[in-house]
Amino acid sequence: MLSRLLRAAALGTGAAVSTSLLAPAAFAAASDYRFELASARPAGPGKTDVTVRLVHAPDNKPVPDAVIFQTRADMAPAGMPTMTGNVAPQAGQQPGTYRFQIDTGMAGGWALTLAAKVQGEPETVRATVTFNAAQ
Ligand SMILES: [Cu+2]
Repeated sequence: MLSRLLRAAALGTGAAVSTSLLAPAAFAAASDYRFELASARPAGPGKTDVTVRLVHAPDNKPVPDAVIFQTRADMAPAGMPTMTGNVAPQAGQQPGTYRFQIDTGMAGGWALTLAAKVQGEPETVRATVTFNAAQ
């Protein structure tokens, strides 16, 4: 069964298939943690400062020291999923918040997709946060 699913994942379109492959365990992790938008502020021409908060949902507590090892910003919310912007992690965040400067060369709806490792949680936490970029 596993090999059949892996083959399906290899043939399929990535994220959706591999999510179902990991469904039982990944669901527990996904429901325990969530990323939420804390702020999205203009940071000069074509740039937006985005701060997200990682929350442990059962007790609503911020989660510090997560390692965000994958980021992607694109304009999927505005119907332009192939329009991407560079994402640069920034220092100086409060515990449980994570800040990025994103090259948002176009005003409108953007999505920031994150993959993170959380201390004590074997599953990767994945989330997409949407925000609006001004120009
Ligand atoms: Cu665009």
